[in-house]
Amino acid sequence: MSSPHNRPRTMGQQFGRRSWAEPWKIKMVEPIRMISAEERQKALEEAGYNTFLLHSDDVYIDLLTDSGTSAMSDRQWAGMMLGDEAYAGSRNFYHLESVIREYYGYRHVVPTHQGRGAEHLISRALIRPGHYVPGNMYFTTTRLHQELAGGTFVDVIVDEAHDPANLHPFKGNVDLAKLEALVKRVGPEQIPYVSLAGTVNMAGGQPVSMANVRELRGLCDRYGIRLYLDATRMVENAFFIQEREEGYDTASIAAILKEFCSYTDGAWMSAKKDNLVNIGGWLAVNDEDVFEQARNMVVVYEGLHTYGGMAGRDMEAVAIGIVESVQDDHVRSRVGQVRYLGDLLSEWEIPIVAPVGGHAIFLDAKRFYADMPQDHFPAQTLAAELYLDSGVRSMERGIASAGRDPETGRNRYPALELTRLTIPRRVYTQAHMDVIAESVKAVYDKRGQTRGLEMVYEPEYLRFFQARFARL
Ligand code: PLI
Repeated sequence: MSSPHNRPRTMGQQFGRRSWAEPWKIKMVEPIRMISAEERQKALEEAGYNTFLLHSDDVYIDLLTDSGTSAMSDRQWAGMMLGDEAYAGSRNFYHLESVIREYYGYRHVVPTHQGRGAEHLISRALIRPGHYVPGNMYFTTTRLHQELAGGTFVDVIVDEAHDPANLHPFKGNVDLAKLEALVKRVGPEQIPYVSLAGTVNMAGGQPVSMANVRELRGLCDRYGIRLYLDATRMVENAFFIQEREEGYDTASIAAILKEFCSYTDGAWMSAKKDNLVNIGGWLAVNDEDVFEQARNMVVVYEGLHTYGGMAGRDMEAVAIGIVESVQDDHVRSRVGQVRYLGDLLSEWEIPIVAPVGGHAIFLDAKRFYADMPQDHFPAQTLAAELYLDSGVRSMERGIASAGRDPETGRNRYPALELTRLTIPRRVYTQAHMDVIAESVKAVYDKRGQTRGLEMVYEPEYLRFFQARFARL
């Protein structure tokens, strides 16, 4: 197969082209290697056809997740040496707190070991049995913590989000009519908060518009409902607002981020994504009472309220990472690399979620394996095939991830059956993107001969992490 690497794909690229490039150069490298096809087959069987269970030494290009997989900068590594490992009152905590206040704008900060630690705290603080938690599509760990606290998650995202081919520019938006209908049905006192994510991971990294969050704030105010943000990839969301929303093309990413957050009462954060670190998270809130509760609970579940499960050096790396993450040239090259891969695949007419989102390409396994029933795990199958072809590791985001309805115990059948090629930040080059695209093409070309999978082991919680499969 000819490589698309150096071949001009449009007239614009051929003549007078102006490419973007990463705003960094490489100072240290980590060797990777591809094991043989026989070894890949053996490794996949031993992993029960679940890419989460592969050893990373058996992986060539690792697109499992963008979580904790970023390359840190020389400044962040230098910051690691400034770790103040005091049990209480570490100076790195106060640095982190001041940076979160400056860039996200919230008053109070509670550090946690990673995002789900913060999800646990906010869910326990606000949700009571019988509550409903509306949100713009579920995320696995977020919804589980809401359910474990006694809540029922209700999806109020716009319909376009469930259609992988719909080109709506803000497929992460909340459908305000759906939300208002829920408020009227169950009563505002049964809704502790609206759970808003920017971008929406499970929809393909799709953004929420500023207009939508502004209106959402108005609706929440009318009913006295709190609005909390999953800010995990909010910097990428800000990029799409800058690119697509009227009035924001000259605003900086930092300004857009801060305005967006100003419409919300607080946020939980997996610092392992936008914030460019390998571990960390935080909860930030404006309400005094929520802060009181979260600060008290964090000492039970995470660690003292000035470290929350992170080492001092980790908090320093997060603080520096936040500042780096909101630089316009960083975000542009990050999303630009994802888009480069998306353009290659689209050119070969491989079905992906469109528009391409901020952190990943989502292959549409329903269209990829058009004849395969959802019970045969098409997205899991596609992840397995990709690994067998080239050692590229991806992740299922379909029926296995959706899990079972806690009421009925039956499988949920999500409209989206996707395989995610998640791009770590500042880690891979354009040549890696070409290799990935060519492997997807090879798997696509032999899609007619591919058999699906059956689940042979299913753990109780978040089954996709540890489930095992066998070839049908
Ligand atoms: O993995 P954590 O616990 O640091 O964060 C949980 C989490 C919360 N919200 C969102 C939108 C996420 O994407 C998220 C984690 N995502 C992972 C691990 C991923 O691979 O997408």
